[in-house]
Amino acid sequence: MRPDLFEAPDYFNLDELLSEEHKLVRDAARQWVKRDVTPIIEEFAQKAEFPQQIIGGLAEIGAFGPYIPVEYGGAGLDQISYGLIMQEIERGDSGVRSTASVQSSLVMYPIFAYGTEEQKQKYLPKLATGEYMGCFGLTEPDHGSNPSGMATNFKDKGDHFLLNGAKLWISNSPFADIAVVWAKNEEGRIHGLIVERGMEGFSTPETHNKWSLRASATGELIFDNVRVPKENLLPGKNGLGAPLGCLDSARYGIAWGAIGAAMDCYDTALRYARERIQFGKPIAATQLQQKKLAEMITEITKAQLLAFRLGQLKNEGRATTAQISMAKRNNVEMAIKIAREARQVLGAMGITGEYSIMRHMMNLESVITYEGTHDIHLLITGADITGHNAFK
Ligand code: TGC
Ligand code: FAD
Repeated sequence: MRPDLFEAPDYFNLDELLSEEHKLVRDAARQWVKRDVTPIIEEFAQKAEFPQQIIGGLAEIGAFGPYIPVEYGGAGLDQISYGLIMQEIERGDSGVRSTASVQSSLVMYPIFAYGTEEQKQKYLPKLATGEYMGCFGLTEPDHGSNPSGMATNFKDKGDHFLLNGAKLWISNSPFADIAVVWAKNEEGRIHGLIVERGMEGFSTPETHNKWSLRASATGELIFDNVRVPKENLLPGKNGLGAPLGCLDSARYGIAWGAIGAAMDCYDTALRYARERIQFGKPIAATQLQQKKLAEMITEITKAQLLAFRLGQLKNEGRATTAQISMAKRNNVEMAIKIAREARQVLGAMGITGEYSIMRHMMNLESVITYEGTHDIHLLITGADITGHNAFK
């Protein structure tokens, strides 16, 4: 892969809206991605392997629990800093951002928000440093968009719970030390349980042959009569709203992350168009390529403004699920369209691993599907504005 010459576009001077802390956090993440992610990520994506060596760096830039309080090992930052970190990481690779999203919003957040003090003390500091890695099990083979139908269940056996079932498409599962697993009790109510690697009957086979998110490890969670200690139940919230609350936080991070992937594609295409000479002039001087580039920066700027305003609302505790859905849906679609256009600007070179665009494009096919598909987010907006729920 070529040297990383990335320069972040800021067409509407959004930096002026950021605090000094936001800029410090953002710049630290940006430099780390340039130094430790972009030089190796193409190779790991090609061999379909998660680069374990970046876990320490992710922890150092505050990507594990950015908004979790410092007393539990988190970075104690606000929601805009969290978003900016996700943007910078996904500028490097969506799979790396996935690992950070899962660890922060889908593992640390439910333990922080729904866990006991003992659970918080036991797990959060180790998750913040990356000593423990976690995963989040909601999706099942027969229940993707409709997790309320889940079949994974646990029975009260007096001194422990007995857990049975299977989860599919679980980011980080092949190497996770703990899994936050959503399962139904005997009354059919959904609860979160912390399942630890090594518990008898618990296995995590890896899913192979993905053309997308290749630098992220994806797998199954299989529970065959797993004895889960009662103290591993998250008592603070139950029902589908508990996992959906975690998804609000992760989807918010994706709304920012997708901007990073789009910025990288735009920046690459702009540089290439200025340098590539055809018919005696740079292709950047042709109207057709200018149309592509001008539309890209317009869409990136709109997405940046949407994410920034959502971050303000989230800081004030006022961001709604439907607003988060709109931002996730809009920004991921924006990024995937830009990746496709940017790839064309590079002609044949665009399909190679010399440049990041094709990898981003393939990654974004997962991002537009996970954390709620593009259709599901549209239906969430539809239900919110009409008052009619099209899911039922
Ligand atoms: P519905 O009847 O609407 O709601 C059930 C209960 O949940 C409450 N609720 C929420 N609570 C908190 N936060 C939210 N965002 C909430 N949304 C809903 C709701 O009030 C209700 O509460 P109660 O007390 O009345 O029971 O549920 P539904 O069954 O109709 O489903 C709604 C729907 C389709 C929107 C939801 O199921 C959904 O979002 N489906 C998509 C599934 C999804 O996003 N899965 C993601 C899996 S994790 C993942 O992909 C990780 S990828 C990570 C990475 O690598 O980055
Ligand atoms: P389905 O729900 O079967 O949907 C298939 C199609 O039908 C989609 O186009 C969908 O939009 C459409 N559809 C479904 N319902 C409706 C409806 N009511 N109206 C109109 N159209 C509809 N899950 C986890 O729990 N944890 C993870 O860490 C995780 N990581 C993932 C990593 C990767 C790389 C991928 C690809 C997925 C991951 N997922 C994870 C799973 C992800 O959340 C699901 O794939 C997603 O929620 C969609 O479920 P599904 O794939 O079963 O599709």
